[in-house]
Amino acid sequence: MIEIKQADFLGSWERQDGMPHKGLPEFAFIGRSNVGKSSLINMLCNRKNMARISSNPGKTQTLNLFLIDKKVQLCDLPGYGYAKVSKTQREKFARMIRHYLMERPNLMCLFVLLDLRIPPQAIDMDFINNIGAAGIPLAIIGTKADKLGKEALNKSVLAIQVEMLKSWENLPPFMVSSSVDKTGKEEIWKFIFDACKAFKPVL
Ligand SMILES: Nc1nc2c(ncn2[C@@H]2O[C@H](COP(=O)(O)OP(=O)(O)OP(=O)(O)O)[C@@H](O)[C@H]2O)c(=O)[nH]1
Ligand SMILES: [Mg+2]
Repeated sequence: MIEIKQADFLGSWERQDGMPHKGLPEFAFIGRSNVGKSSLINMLCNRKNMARISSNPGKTQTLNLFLIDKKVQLCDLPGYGYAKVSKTQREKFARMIRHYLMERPNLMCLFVLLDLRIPPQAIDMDFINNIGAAGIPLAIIGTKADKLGKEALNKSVLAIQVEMLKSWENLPPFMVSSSVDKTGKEEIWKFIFDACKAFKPVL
């Protein structure tokens, strides 16, 4: 059993440049607004509201950094594709995220979250394909598994994989999570700690 003893909020940034990395590996969480990024970070860290969550999409608006047991950093990113934020604001988020993803020296893997209740969306597939093309390591996490029965869950996972196989020869790692019943906690931490083994400290 992997148990997290300490999780500290390090702060919020609008640009990658100023963010500390302390020579530690980092994992980031992205996906459409409201998919459950901040909730997943809280679930992984046994915290209720360390990463601020909201039922209104568009809650997370900055790059939020968390330090876990002094050895791994997690980054909560703003969601993409939220229609109600202004075009200027959306472009600002897109720039912030792109810059972070392209320049972050200690980023080990980007978790792209997909809501399992919703069929694969073009905006997610486009995003995933762009990330793949940019050579950024990624893994998919299907969220809100508690909302689906076993059969619906399998169907949903399959639908995502079928969609991805249209453009991917080998599928990236795929995990399923629920922040309500803690599905996926052990598997995601195991993935993170395994990936950390390949980390080469950055200056
Ligand atoms: N049933 C269920 N609800 C969830 C789960 N994860 C998140 N939610 C709910 O979904 C809503 C959005 O959660 P957030 O964690 O704020 O989502 P986010 O992706 O960080 O959203 P933004 O910061 O706005 O981009 C909240 O009402 C959560 O309670 C889950 O695993 N199961
Ligand atoms: Mg959020």
